[in-house]
Amino acid sequence: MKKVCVVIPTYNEMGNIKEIIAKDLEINPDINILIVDDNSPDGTGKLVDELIANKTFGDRLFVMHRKGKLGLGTAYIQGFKWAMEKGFDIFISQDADFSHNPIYIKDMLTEISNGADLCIGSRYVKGGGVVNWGLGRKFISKGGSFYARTLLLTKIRDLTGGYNCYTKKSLETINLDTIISNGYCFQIEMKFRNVLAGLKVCETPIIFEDRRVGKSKMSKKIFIEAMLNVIKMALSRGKIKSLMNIKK
Ligand SMILES: Nc1nc2c(ncn2[C@@H]2O[C@H](COP(=O)(O)OP(=O)(O)OP(=O)(O)O)[C@@H](O)[C@H]2O)c(=O)[nH]1
Ligand SMILES: [Mg+2]
Repeated sequence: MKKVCVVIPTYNEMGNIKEIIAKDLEINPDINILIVDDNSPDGTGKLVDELIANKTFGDRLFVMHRKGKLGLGTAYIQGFKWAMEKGFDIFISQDADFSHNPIYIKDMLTEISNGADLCIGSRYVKGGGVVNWGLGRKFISKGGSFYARTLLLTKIRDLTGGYNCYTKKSLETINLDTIISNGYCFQIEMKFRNVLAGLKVCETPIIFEDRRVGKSKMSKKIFIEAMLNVIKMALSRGKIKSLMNIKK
């Protein structure tokens, strides 16, 4: 059986972390979970250490501690690399704040068994959607996906979403060591690279819920940075292709 690792980056997720791990494993008992914590001041990392020491979730839970808040993109890259070294076959990116419902893992894994290299948990295909978001946030997300799709010339509906499932082949081909974006654009670049490399990308519908507890980190600066980065990416297709391990 293929070994699945769900990578969850955390920064101040004390109110969510134990519950999301429990829910993930209750619904998907065969998966493993890696928490990548950036020295959360609220003690999220310490709580995960305790859960591991007490074997609260048996041997299915792992943690990586980083010195400080180094960003979501690098957290995923380090987490994925760790999981690849440990011999996992399938890698899922998931937020800790219950926006990414664990019930969808099954659907993503089915798409991977059917031959996809990357399965996107998508808010913007039939059956998908967003609940509890204000009009402004909806506009930013959907508009952002549309903007990126147009500039990058791809058919992917949800380029900005963070709930995605990758095969080892996908992560090896796109070459994690050469990813340029951190922040909001990281998810877009990961998907764009799969498309450029000619890998099989599909989308499965998810209903995305706004974070249950904790503070949002979205800001105007992050948004503008992302818009500019998409232009940069669109102009560097050739360079990005040359950085990947594409098999001829
Ligand atoms: N390790 C690490 N995790 C982070 C960092 N920034 C955010 N996260 C985590 O990444 C996930 C997604 O971040 P969110 O803050 O939920 O981002 P978002 O969904 O775009 O925005 P909100 O839900 O509105 O806050 C959560 O699990 C965060 O705790 C970071 O710098 N380092
Ligand atoms: Mg969130």
